[in-house]
Amino acid sequence: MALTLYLHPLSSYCHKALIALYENGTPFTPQLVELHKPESREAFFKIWPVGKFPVLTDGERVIPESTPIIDYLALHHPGPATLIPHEPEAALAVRALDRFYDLNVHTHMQKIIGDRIRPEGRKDPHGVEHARKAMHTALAIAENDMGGREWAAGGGFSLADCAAAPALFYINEAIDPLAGRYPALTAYLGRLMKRPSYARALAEAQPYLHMLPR
Ligand SMILES: N[C@@H](CCC(=O)N[C@@H](CS)C(=O)NCC(=O)O)C(=O)O
Repeated sequence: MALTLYLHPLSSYCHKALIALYENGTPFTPQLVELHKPESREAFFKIWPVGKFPVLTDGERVIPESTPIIDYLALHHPGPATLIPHEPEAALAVRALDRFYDLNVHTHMQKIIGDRIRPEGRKDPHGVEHARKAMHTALAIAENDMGGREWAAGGGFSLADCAAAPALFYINEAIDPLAGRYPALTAYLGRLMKRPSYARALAEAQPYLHMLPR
């Protein structure tokens, strides 16, 4: 079946799915979703009424959420890159880190940047302060873990790196530079950005980066 990825090139969670697709050279059709355009929005909400991207479709099958998308690709469209190790303990470590980066880093990054587009009087300074503290707690843990590691889980490039890359990229780009405070994460982000799969997603995001609320 033909794969379609509903996405926006600026979306951090779409980067996560794109990295997985590009790692394996998996053929797919990108379908741009522009939520501010009623036609695009309506067409996308018909496919996934929750309205969050990325969403992958494979024929009639609809797969929302970045991690299940990567799971689905591993199961039904495998390629040379094993993003989820076959060995159960190694897979557990990768999945744990995927959750760690999504829930303890990415979520807070989204909260901080998302608050910037709220209208005056509807902002959430308390929530942003909490997110910033929690994000730095998680970054300190990641910094400690990354010392001596090339990729997040300590083995080959994996789902955990797909999760880490966009979260670290946007924190560094639009919240707090990693350099100085987090040397191991700075070096890790450098490796992620040079990785051809993420370099490609970033090149595609480039024309939209001016839209990032800073
Ligand atoms: N847990 C979801 C999160 C997806 C998500 O938050 N997507 C954002 C873009 S990065 C989105 O769709 N934002 C539009 C909105 O919430 O209206 C995943 O892993 O895919």
